[in-house]
Amino acid sequence: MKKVQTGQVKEFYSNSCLVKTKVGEFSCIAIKNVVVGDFVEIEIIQDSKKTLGKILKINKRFSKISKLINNKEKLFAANVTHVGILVTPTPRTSSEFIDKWIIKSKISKIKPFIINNKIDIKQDSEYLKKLNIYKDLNLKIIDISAKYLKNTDELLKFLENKCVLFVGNSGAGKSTLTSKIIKKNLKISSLSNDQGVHTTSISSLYEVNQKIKIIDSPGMRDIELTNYSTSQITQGFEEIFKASKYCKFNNCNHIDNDGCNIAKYLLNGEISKSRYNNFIKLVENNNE
Ligand SMILES: Nc1nc2c(ncn2[C@@H]2O[C@H](COP(=O)(O)OP(=O)(O)OP(=O)(O)O)[C@@H](O)[C@H]2O)c(=O)[nH]1
Ligand SMILES: [Mg+2]
Ligand SMILES: [Zn+2]
Repeated sequence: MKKVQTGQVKEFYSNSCLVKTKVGEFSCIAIKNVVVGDFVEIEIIQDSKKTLGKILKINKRFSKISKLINNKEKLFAANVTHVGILVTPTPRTSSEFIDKWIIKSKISKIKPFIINNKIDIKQDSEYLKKLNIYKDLNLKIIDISAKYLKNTDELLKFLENKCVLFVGNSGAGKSTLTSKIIKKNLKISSLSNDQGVHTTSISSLYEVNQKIKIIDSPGMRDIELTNYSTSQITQGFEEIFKASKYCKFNNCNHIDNDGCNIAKYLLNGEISKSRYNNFIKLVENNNE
């Protein structure tokens, strides 16, 4: 066995991590800034009692995803290709949550898609209307029931050769879905108070048949975006960006300016109210 191996960080704790290599998994002393999903080079150190790894180097990341903690962006996963946004009737996913994750994914060069989970529960018309907004935006939507394994095959097919991060409010079913896919029991919250209990406490990367990689993380329940500029926010609102090109004035505020093309599209329904409201709200919050 070579002393230096390349591997991927599968689990991350406060000062150590688990790295999977071709020759096995090693508990490693983590160096600063290592996150789940990182490809790393490790030196294998063997003493009389145990085998340990020492991380020598973090390889170049093709994508990075971070979370805002105390007003600072903190990296928590790397090399993710897709973000699966779990949308559920209970707990009810807000359109703001969806829009924020679309922005974050686009900025991080990761593809977002929607997993409409809990299709075994009745979906009211308001909920279906919300989903339709995203269907109209050509965002991929896969309808499933993680708990009852309905339509999960389509999801698995879609996830082949991808590394996906499931995001969703606490109780949306991220761990249930991950458990079903990896065929192992993970800690799942009982939704007794309807709000969900924060259950998952460490980030883990799971591999299925060497084809699908899944990251289940506690950092994916809420999302703050306070550090994004207007142009970054606009990346998550393609239809609004396109329409804005035809506003009469270049510096149109898209609220009460003359000849605003977005206002026109809002009236005729080509742009949805909830998308518009979220856009304005996010831009205003960021310009404070
Ligand atoms: N009816 C129904 N319930 C589901 C489905 N998927 C998950 N649940 C239930 O939703 C609850 C929460 O599921 P979890 O998988 O723990 O949710 P989570 O997103 O991992 O939550 P956190 O770890 O707290 O962020 C559990 O009671 C699951 O049984 C589904 O497809 N249908
Ligand atoms: Mg969980
Ligand atoms: Zn305008």
